Amino acid sequence: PPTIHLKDYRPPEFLIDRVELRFELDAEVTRVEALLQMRRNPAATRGDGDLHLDGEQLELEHVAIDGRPLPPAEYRVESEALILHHVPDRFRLETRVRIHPMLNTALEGLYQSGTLLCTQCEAQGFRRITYFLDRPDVMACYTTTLVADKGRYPVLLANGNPAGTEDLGDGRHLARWEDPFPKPSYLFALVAGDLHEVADRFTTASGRDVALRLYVEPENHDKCDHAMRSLKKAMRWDEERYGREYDLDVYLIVAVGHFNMGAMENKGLNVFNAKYVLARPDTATDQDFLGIEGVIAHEYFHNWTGNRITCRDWFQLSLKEGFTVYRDQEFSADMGSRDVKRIADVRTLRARQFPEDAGPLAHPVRPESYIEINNFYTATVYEKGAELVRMQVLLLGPEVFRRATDLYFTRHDGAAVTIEDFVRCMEEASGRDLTQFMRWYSQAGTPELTVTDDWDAADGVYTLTFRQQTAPSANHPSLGPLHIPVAIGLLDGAGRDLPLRIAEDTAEPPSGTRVLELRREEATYRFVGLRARPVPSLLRGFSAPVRVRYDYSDDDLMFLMAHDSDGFNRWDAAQTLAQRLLLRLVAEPEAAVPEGFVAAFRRALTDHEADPALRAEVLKLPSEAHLGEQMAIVDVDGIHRAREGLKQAILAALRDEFRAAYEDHRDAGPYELTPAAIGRRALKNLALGYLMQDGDAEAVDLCTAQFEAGTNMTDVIAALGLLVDAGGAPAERALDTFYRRWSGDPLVLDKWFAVQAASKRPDALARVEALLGHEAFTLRNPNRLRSLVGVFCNLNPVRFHAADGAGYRFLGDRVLELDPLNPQMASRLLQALARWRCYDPDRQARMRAQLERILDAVELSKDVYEVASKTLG
Ligand code: B3K
Ligand code: ZN
Repeated sequence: PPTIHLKDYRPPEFLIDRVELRFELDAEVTRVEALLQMRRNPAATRGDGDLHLDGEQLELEHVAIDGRPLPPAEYRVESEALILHHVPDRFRLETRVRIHPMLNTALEGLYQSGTLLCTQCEAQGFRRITYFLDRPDVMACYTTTLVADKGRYPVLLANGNPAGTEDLGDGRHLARWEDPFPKPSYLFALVAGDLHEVADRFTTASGRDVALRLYVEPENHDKCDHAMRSLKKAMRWDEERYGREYDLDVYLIVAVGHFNMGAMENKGLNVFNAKYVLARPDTATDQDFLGIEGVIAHEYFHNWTGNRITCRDWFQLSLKEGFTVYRDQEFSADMGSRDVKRIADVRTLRARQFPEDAGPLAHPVRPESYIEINNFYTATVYEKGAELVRMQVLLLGPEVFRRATDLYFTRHDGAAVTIEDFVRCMEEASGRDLTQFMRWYSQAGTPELTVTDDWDAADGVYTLTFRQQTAPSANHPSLGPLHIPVAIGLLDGAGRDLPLRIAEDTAEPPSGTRVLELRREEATYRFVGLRARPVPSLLRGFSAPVRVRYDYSDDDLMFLMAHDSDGFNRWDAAQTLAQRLLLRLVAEPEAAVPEGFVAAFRRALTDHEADPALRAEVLKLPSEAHLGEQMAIVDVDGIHRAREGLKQAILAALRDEFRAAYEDHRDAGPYELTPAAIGRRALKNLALGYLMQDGDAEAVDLCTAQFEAGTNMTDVIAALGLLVDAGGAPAERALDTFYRRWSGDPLVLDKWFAVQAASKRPDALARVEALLGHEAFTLRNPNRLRSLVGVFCNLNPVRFHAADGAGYRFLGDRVLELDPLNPQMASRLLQALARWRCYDPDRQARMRAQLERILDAVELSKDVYEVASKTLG
C-alpha cells in the first residue's frame, strides 16, 4: 500500500460549495443520492483535467453532470475512486449509489449498531457513503434529507438545524436537516432509529436559546443526567474561558453501543460510544463519571477547535486534537481537583505516550507520513499534542494565551488550517519567536533532561545545570535542542519555597515557582543569596513532556513528598521513591524495605490534613508496565514478584492504619459525586486493596461485604476485582452474582469481562479463552472486545507475557480473526506487541513469530499491515 507524505500536500483541484444528500435508509440496502455544486479551485495547480472522487465499497447506479447522465466513456469506476473525464469548470454533479449498512463490520461509514443506523466518517468514512472529495480542506454547506420506515426509524437526525419533516403516506417518513456552517466531510453524520429523547435547554452568553437533546436506547432513559449536566457545564466554561459560544439551534448527542473509539464531534450531532454517556451510580464508577464529563466536554469543545476551524490535512490532526485535549483537561481540572487531574493525565502520558515514543511506532506530534491515517489517532498526537499547547500557555501566560486564541478564532473561522497558523497566532499575540518551539511538533522521542547541581557555601550560590538530549532513531533524526519550559522551586530546610534569584536578575524574582526556558543543549543557572543548600523541586506541574534525571537521595524524595508546595511534585517524588525501591527489589529480591520508606508511606496514609484523593494517588505503586519501561530488558516475573512483595511488606507494617483508613473513609451518607466523595472512595478502596494483599480471611469477608452491600459501582467493582484476584469460592460466587444481576446491561457486563481479563491468577489466560466462547462475548462489539481481549493484552502484563508465548499466540489469533471484520480494532490490538524488542531473546522470538505470522496472512488491511511492518522494522 502507498505511503502518503506531508511534503506532497497540494490544494484540491476542485471545490464543493454545496452538498445536497438524500438517503433512503434501510439496514440491508441504503440508497444515497448526492448533488454537489462543484467548481475548479483557482488556487490549485492544474492536473490532468479529470475529476477524481474518493469512494469505497459503493455501488454506482447513476452519475450525471448538469442533469445529463454520463455515458460510460466519460467516467471510470475504480475500487477506491470515481474518475470523471473532462469536466467543466463549474457544474452540478449528481450520483446515486447503493451501500449495505448491515454488512459494515468496520464501523466506518454508515453502519448498524443494534437496531440503529449511524455513521462514523472521521477520518475517511464519508467515501463509504458517497463519491466525494473526502479531504478536510474541502469545506461545504450540507443539506440532508433522510427517508425511512416510520416504525423502525421514528427518529431521523443529521447535522445542523432541523428543516422540516413529512409523512410520505407509505409507511415511510422524511426529515430534512440544514447545516449553515461549511464543514469538511469527516464531520458529516446521520442517525436513524427508535431512540428515547432527553431534552434540556441552554441559553448562551449572548442570549441565544439552544435545544439540547440526548438520544439513547429506551432502556437507558434514566442514565442521562450526568451527561446532560456535563454538557451544560462545558458550554458555559467555553464561553467563560475562551469566549466561544455555540452556534446552531440544536445540539444533539446520540449514544450507540458499537463504536470504535470514545466519541465523534460531528457538527451539531455528536455520536458517542454509550460508555461515555450512560451512567447511574449503581452502573458506573467514579472514573466512568469523570470520563463522561471529560469526553462530553472534549467533543463539545471541538465545535470551535476542529469544526469551525478545521485541519488542512490529516498531518495537522494534533491542531484539533492536541488543543482540544488541552481544553478538556483544563475543564476537568476546573470542575474537580486540579492536582488529581494533572497526576492522572501525566500517568496516562507516561504509560501510553512515552512507550509509543520510544518504540517502533514513534512519530512526531505532526507525523510526516502514514499508510493508514486511522493508525495516527495516537497518544502522541492527542496527549503529547496537548502538552505542547500547555507549554505554550506556560510560555505566554494565561492572559496573552487568551488573546492569542481570540486571534486564532477570528482569523481562521471557517477555514482549514495548519499547526503553523496556530503557532503564528501565539507569536503575534505575544511578540515572541516560537521558531525553535516548532521543533516540538516535528521531533519524535521523549527528551531527556539531565540535571546536576553544585552548592557554594562560601558565596551562598546554588548552581543548576541542565543538559537536554533526544535520542535519535532510524526514522527520526535529532533536530537540535528544543525550547523547554522548566518550572522549578527551591526548598529550604523547613520545606518552604525560597526566592529564586538569579545573579543577572534585574527585577524582583518570583518566590514560589520560576519557569526557566532552556533553549540550548546545556544551560546553567546560578541562584544567589541562599543561606543553605536547597532541595530542588524540578519540572513542577510536569511543565514539559520530558524525562528528568537528577540524582535525588531517598531523603530528598521523602522530604519533597512531605513538603513540596507543588502537589504534582509531591506525588512524583513518591512515585520516584517507590520506583527506585521496586527496581532494587527486582535486582535483589532479598533486599530489605527501608524503614524510611515505610515511614513515608505511613505519613502519607495517616496525614489527615491532606486530600484523600491525593493520598490514594501517592500510595498507589507504579504499575508493572511502568516499571518495565525503566528496564533495558523487562523482567516480567521479577517485576510482578517485587511489586506484590512490596505491597505485602507495606501491608505487614501498616495493617492497622489501612484498616483505620478503610473505616474512616466509608461513605457516611448517600452517594455523592463530589471530588471529596470520589477521593474518599479512592482512598477507602486503595486501603481495601492493600488489606486483600495477603488473602487474609477477615479482609475477604470485608471485601465480600462491600461487594454485597455496595450500592455504587465504584465500590462494587473494586471489591469484585480484589475478590477475583484472591480467587477461590468467594470469587466465583461474586462473579456469578454480578453476572446474574447485570447480564442485561452491556456496559456493566463489560466490567465483568474486564475484571477476569485483568486477574492476577495464573489461570487468567485459560479463563479469557473460555470467555471467548461465552454467549455474551462477541468480537464485533468494540467495547466487549476491549474489555476482554484488550484488557488482557494491555493491562495484565505478567499473564500476557507468560514465558511460553501463549499470550502472544492468543493475540495473533485474535488479530487475524478481527482484521477482516474491523481493521481499526485489529490494528489497535496488535500494538500490544510494539515493545517486543524490550524483552528477553526468548520472548522476543515468540512475539516476532506472531508479527511475522500476521504479515504472512494473505489479505491484510492497510491498518494492520502498517503496524505489523513498522513494528518488525
Ligand atoms: N475525532 C474523533 C476521533 C476519530 C477517530 C477516527 N479513527 C474523536 C475525538 O478525538 O474527539
Ligand atoms: Zn478529539
